Amino acid sequence: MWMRGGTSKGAFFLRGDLPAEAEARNDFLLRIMGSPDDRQIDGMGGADPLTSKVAVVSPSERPGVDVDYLFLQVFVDQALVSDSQNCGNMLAGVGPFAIERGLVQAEDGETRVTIYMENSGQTAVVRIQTPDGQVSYAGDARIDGVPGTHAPIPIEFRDTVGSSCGALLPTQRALDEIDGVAVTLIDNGMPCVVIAAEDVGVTGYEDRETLDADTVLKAKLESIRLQAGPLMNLGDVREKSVPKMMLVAAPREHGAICVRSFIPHRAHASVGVLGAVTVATAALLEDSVAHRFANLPAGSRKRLDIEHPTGAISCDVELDESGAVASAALIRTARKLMDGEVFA
Ligand code: NQM
Repeated sequence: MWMRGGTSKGAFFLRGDLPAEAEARNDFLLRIMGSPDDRQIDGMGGADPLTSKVAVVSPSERPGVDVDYLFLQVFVDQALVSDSQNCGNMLAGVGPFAIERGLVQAEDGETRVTIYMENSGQTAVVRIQTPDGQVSYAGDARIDGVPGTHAPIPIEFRDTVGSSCGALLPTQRALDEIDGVAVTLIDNGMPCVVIAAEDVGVTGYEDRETLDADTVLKAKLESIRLQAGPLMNLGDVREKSVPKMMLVAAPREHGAICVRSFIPHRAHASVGVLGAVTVATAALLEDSVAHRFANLPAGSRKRLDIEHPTGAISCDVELDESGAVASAALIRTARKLMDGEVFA
């Protein structure tokens, strides 16, 4: 099934329909997406990392969990398929897909689906609109980066701290320096390198195209990223899609903070879901690079609007007594685009 999940788009497979062995599976996925090729002309991919994504879904044997979800990033211009990151946008399609394929029985009205995210070993709970026991994609929820309105899919993340790096702050500091640039190395669901946009010669308010054309900036960021990988317990990240590079600046539209992200080699059209949760978390840490730019609401439950190139994403974060983020929730939408047979 081809679906849009949040601001991403890609293929949703039942695990049993794919080759079991990873190399054969990856080979198949590269062929159906048409990679490696800048235009992905011989495949289904949209010549953009955000539309070259795959979700592999299977019934779960874990107590209290409905389905397991493995996210795979199919690189556009390289013959690489990476399981090194999660994707909170594709996650929005997992609940509807699981119901449509009969892995989860729909309730009349709304159906909760508990999803184990295999990439990071964490759980998310989504709520899907199912009037008369059928998935409904229609509704009045709007997310920036997607035209029109659709049925809301609230997503609640639990235990995202240290998803891939083993700790929120893998260096145990909120502030480090790489290549003379102040950085915050942080993982609250997505490994991110947070940098002040002004420290790498940009404003942080550029559009995607301007950032993507800036080869000097990209070279600076890649040098920092390759050094950040081992510091973040991610090892050699040359062939990985993490850490993400997050350039922050003061908010301009009454949000909490403004971000431009590289994922990691192309600029994002909006911002990743778990990337946004991680930037929101960085903004709350007093010593981080992000804190001095942030405009933070009061209280232990906070709504932080993270501004991005095509609008903003609202993250509802709940803090525990120590001030650490206990859970994060946000709204996405999804849409079924095509259900059929794809040819490798
Ligand atoms: O951070 C892009 C996206 C993502 C990932 C990326 C995502 C997340 O926008 O949870 O959703 O950072 O590669 O789909």
